[in-house]
Amino acid sequence: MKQMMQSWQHVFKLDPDRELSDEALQAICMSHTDAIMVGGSSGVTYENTDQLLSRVRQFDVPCVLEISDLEAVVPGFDLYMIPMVLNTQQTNWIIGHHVQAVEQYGYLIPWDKLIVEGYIILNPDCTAAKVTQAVASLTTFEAAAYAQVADKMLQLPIVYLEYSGTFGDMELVSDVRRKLDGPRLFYGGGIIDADTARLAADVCDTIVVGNAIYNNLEQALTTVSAVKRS
Ligand code: 1GP
Repeated sequence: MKQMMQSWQHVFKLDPDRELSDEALQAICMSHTDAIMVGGSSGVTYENTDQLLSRVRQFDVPCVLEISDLEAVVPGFDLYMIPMVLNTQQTNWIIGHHVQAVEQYGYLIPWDKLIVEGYIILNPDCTAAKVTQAVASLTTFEAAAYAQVADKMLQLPIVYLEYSGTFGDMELVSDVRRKLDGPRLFYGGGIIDADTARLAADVCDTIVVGNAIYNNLEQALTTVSAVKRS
């Protein structure tokens, strides 16, 4: 099950707290994206997550939950992505919430469906940076050091460079990738069209497209064919 993400080149991230028409959802789910990730940094509840999962389940596309709130963990997803925010100043986002989750859900946890993401938040203005109190203004050297901790010390399967809301520094992303051996490198932030999708896909393994879905769906859809290789 966990292996499925090793082939992902493109992921659409849907926010349960934002409106999306049935037509838009259908276009997203039938776009040939590799997966739908459900997640957001605020306003995510059990109800809106459950509702979005049911809607996505009408289509034949993997659907994964990126957990940001323990109250919004809904059963039935294909995989559960667990962010471990490496550059946070709050230990809760590295291990505290995770321990709480094990205490709270115990034997209900489907361990074979859990994937830990080594998150490095690089846009100080994004909600995730504020919520987690991330030290987000990192140099390339510092970001690469975090990534190597994720790889060589923690042996995490994913490093996720999160620029949510803004297009990031592709040189930094490229330098980080060169330092990684094990993890798959996810990049998210400011991908709005085919050009930005290609630029990001050139320097990472998996691109994540979020806001563009809600701002300009037509352009967002062009990001899929821009990066999918035969
Ligand atoms: C957000 O990384 C994703 O968690 C995608 O970023 O919303 O800027 O596309 P955008």
